[in-house]
Amino acid sequence: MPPCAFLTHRIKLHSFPSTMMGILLKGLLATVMLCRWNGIAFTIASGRLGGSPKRPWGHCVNTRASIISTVNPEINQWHWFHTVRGGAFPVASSSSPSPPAPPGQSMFKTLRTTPVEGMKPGTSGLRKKVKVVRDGLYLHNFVQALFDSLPPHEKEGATMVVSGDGRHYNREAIQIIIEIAAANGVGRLWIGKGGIMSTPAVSAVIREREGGTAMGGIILTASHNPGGPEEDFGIKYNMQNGEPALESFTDAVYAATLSIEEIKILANAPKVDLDVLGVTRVGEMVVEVIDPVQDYLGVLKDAFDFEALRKFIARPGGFKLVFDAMHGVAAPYAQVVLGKELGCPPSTFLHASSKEDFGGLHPDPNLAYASDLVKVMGLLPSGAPDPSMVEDKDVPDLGAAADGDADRNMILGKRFFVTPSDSLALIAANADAIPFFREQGGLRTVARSMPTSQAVDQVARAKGLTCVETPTGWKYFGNLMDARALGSAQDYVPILCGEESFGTGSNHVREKDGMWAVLAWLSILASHNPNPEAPLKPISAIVQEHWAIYGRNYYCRYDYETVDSDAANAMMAHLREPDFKPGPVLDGFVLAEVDDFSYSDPVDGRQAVKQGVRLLFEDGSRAVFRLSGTGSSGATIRMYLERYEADVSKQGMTSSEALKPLADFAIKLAKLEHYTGRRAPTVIT
Ligand code: VG1
Ligand code: CO
Repeated sequence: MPPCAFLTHRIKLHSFPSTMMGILLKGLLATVMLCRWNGIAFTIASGRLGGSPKRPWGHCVNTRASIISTVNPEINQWHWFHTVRGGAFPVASSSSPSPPAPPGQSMFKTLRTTPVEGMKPGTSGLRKKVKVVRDGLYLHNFVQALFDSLPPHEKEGATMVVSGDGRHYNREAIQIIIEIAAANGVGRLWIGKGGIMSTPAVSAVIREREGGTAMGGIILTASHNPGGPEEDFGIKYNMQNGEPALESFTDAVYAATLSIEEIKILANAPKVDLDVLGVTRVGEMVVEVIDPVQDYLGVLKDAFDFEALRKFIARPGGFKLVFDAMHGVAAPYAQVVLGKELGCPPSTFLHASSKEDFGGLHPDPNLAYASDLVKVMGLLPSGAPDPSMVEDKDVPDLGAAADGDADRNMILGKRFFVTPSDSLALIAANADAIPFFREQGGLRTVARSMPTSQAVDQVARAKGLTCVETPTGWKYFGNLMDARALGSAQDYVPILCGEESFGTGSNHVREKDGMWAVLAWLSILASHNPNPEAPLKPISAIVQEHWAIYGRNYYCRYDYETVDSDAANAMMAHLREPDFKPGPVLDGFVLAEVDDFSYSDPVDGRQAVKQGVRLLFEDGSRAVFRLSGTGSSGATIRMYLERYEADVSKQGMTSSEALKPLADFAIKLAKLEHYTGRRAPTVIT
């Protein structure tokens, strides 16, 4: 097995019992299905596996690329290839402009290209301004590098998913990817109708559709970053278990972008109508435009009791939900899941149409950017109740918002903000309200990213759950979810995972999942309100009861956006070599330890270092500094603050009151103003 197969491979747990067996059986199954479904003969193209000294993953480059680059060095050569599935080979070539293809043969051309700097994927894929991505061969380079880094069995004749969050340039990018995929021998593409699919839905389609046939998926999203011609575009890859690609793979893609010389692209490809469900043949590849919701809905229906939720929503005692899709890809999912399936009325939906520019919104579901919802829920941007709102009865009982690609969620009660860290802890404490956990014998593990508050740790301690602290980014949870299949003696599932950045989910898919969180909270509300006639016990009461049992972890995050990169790096360097020492320090704080978080994966031992500088105080308070890996320009400094309060009489402050002294002190220690010139954060969440 070539090393890159190892890098990208994860098995779908429900499909096959062991990794090696999984590869063989899946490859065979996919092959047989494709042949049957096309009714055509199957021929395997001859291949050569050999390394290239320039590109560490050169042995993953398929045969055709090798032949073409040596035989046809000129620009824009055209090639014909026989119509065989599972691979193709050039039978003739000539210089551009393109001649017509001989009958029965398709054509691809190679575009000579040069490497472009800066294509290193960050926390969750590559994110750049639309203008950058659409310039010249930028997107082509990245996509070809991605195909070059995949082992042959994960692309040639394989089924892949391609879809995005519908942001500006989504459709054009999909057409380009179709043409490159066809020329790289991909057998079939599944594309969501309209070119859209939410991030958790892509994960579900990879894992579930046709029993988990797809070998991976390209997701076109910059997630919570704004969209539009002047804003961001993004591209990421998910592996065959539906999980975001591991760093080892994205590093290989990055290396390939630095040595790329040519792009293979289908000539004269038909334009696929993304708005009509159905099948289009593109060269030898088949493009199926599919319903983007159906497979994902099936996964949710397995995880939750839809009948009980429907009844709860219609309870005679009253209940009102507002869901803010922020004009992102969550819109069609909310309409189907909450509207059609659970019976929520049209008044439930806010910003409920998908738009290429998110209607000018910054599609990040937090107190600052989901301002319309925050107002409807009777809150100020600080998260405190809005004193000007006197009538409580019109305020909805549950407010939720999703980000651009619908993997994040914000949960609000009536005049009450639930921090994502508290949301995670509450779901853990109430896990038996969710059939997915209950029916598997109860929640086994909780996992949180390092900067996420330790509220969930308190629940884990009390309930005897395994608790894992990972670096930032959902990709670190995948190994825990698939631990047994990867040979670990320890089983971590069912698992609940969360990040302070409004991300929550479980092992029902391999991405965080905004709609899952909404259904989790509906389930919690239903379990706390068994009598349908009684007035509703509100979210605020449920959370306060939780704090009384487990204590409250005051928590907030300061973001300093578009800081000069050198300045941000200098500040981090200072924190890594601080001029202050642990011990009693100013303002009543006693600094116990300063460290730079590193992680050793409990399943495969992989290491992640320099994941954030932590100032750990003697009373358990923390201040964490790290640089964002999802921006498209400049640097964003994130400062995370946390303080634990067990005393119920002191749990009623706002987070900003409770954390202000710690914030001021951490800013002083980091010399943030000195390095960046910033006196105030861009956003506090
Ligand atoms: C941010 C969040 C992180 C999240 C990532 C992707 O990363 O902090 O928790 O996993 O975004 O979320 P960073 O490196 O900017 O801090 V999404 O919904 O934008 O894909
Ligand atoms: Co997102």
